[in-house]
Amino acid sequence: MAALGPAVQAAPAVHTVLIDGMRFIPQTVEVKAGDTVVWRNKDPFPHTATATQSGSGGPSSPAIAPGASWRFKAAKPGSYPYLCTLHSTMTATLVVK
Ligand SMILES: [Cu+2]
Repeated sequence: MAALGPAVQAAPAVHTVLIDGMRFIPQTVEVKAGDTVVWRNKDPFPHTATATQSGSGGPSSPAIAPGASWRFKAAKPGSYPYLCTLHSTMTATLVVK
């Protein structure tokens, strides 16, 4: 017979960040460790979601084609500023609690 854990954890959630008009929307997305973040590219050209500090545990996507999306499982708590390596003025932040 399985013992119940000391606390009931919320099920992992999925959060969507839109890439539209050369912007990440929302600018800051806050998630819990274990959640998934999906970047969805609505622009007619590719973008990336790339942590400014490589190896930090933040996102590091390939080029996300127009109309495509990329999923990232947020495993490690922290604050991860990220940008689009193809358009370095596009910046945003992922916060993992
Ligand atoms: Cu871009």
